[in-house]
Amino acid sequence: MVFIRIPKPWQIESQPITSETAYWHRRRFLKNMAAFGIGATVFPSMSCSRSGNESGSELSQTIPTRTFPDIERSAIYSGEGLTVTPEAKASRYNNFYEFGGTKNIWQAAQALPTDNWKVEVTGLVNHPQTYDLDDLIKQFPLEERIYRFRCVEAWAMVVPWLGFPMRSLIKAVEPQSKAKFVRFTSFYDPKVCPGPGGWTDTSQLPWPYTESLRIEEMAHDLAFFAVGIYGHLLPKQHGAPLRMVMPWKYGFKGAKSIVKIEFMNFQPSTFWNTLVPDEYGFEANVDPNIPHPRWTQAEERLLGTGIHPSVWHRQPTLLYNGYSEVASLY
Ligand SMILES: Nc1nc2c(c(=O)[nH]1)N[C@H]1C(S)=C(S)[C@@H](COP(=O)(O)O)O[C@H]1N2
Ligand SMILES: [Mo]
Repeated sequence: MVFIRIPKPWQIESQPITSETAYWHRRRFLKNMAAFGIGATVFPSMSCSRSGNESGSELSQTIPTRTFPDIERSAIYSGEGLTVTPEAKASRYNNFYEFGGTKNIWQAAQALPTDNWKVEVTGLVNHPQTYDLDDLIKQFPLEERIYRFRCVEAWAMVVPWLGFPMRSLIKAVEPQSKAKFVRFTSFYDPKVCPGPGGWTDTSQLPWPYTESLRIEEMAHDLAFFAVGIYGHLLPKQHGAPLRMVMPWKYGFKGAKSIVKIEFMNFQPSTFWNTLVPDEYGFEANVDPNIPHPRWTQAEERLLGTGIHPSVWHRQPTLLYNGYSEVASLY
C-alpha cells in the first residue's frame, strides 16, 4: 500500500503575487507613501515590527506542539480559491492590547498564563458549565475551517482555524428564552497585562476586554470558537486557549483568551464600543460602503504580501467579508 501525504493548503508555501502585481505595487509605492503617510497612524506598529531578534526559531517556540492530524477539514469552509496566509506572518502581526499597543506583541503575549484554564458559561442557561480546555476538546467535535479574516484597520488574512461552531455550545448549555445577548470576557490581570503602553493610561481602559453578540448571531453556523490554528493549539498571541472567530465581522468582535461566556437579557457594553463608540459599533459587520471615520473600508490589504503594509496586495472589501449567507440576520 502506498501512502501519499497530501499537504493541506496552508502547508504549501503561499503563492507569490505575480510580478506584474509586484511591479504595479512598486510603481504605486511612492504615491502610496504620500497617501498612506497617514497610514503610518493606521499601522503604527510596522516601523518597529522588524527588530533584529525576531528569528524564526524564536517564533516557533511560541507554537504549541499539540497537533490534530486527524481533524477533518470542513467541506463547506474549505478555503476553496483562497490562498492561506503563511503562519510565520499571521503569528507575528497581532492585535492583543493586553500585551501591547503595536502589532509586535507575539513575544510579550507569552506571559499569558494558560495552565489550568477555565471557561465559565453562565447566566440565563439551564445548564451552566465550567469547562477546561480538555473538556472542550472532548465534548465538542473539532473541525478545521479556512476563513477569511478582516480587521477594522483594513488588513486581512486567510487562516485555518481548529475548533467548533458556537451553536454546539448553545446546544449544550440550553439558553433560556429570556437570553437575547451573549457577553464574552477575555482574561485580564493587571499584574500580567501591561496594556497598550505609549500615551495610554492602561488603568483608564474598560478592562477586561469584552465582546458581545446577539444570540441569533452566535447561533449562525459560521460563528466559531477556535482552540487551534494551522493544525495545532492556538499560540498565546492568537488568543489561547479559546477565542471567538466571527468571519463576517471586523476582527475586534472576536475576543481572545476567553474566561467567561454569559447569556443575558440586555445588550452589554463592550471594550471598543465603550472606548470609541462612533468608530467601533456593536454590530461591526464588514461593509465596504461604510467607511471608518478615519479611513475607507472599500479596500483591504492582504497581510504579509509585501515588505511593508503600504505595498501589501490590495483587494476590494466584500460585504460581510464575503459571507453573504448571514444577510438574513440583518
Ligand atoms: N482580548 C483581546 N481580544 C482581541 C483583541 C485584543 O486586543 N484583546 N484584538 C482584536 C482585534 S482588533 C483583532 S484584529 C483580532 C486579531 O487577532 P489575531 O492577532 O489572532 O490576528 O483579535 C481581536 N481580539
Ligand atoms: Mo482588529
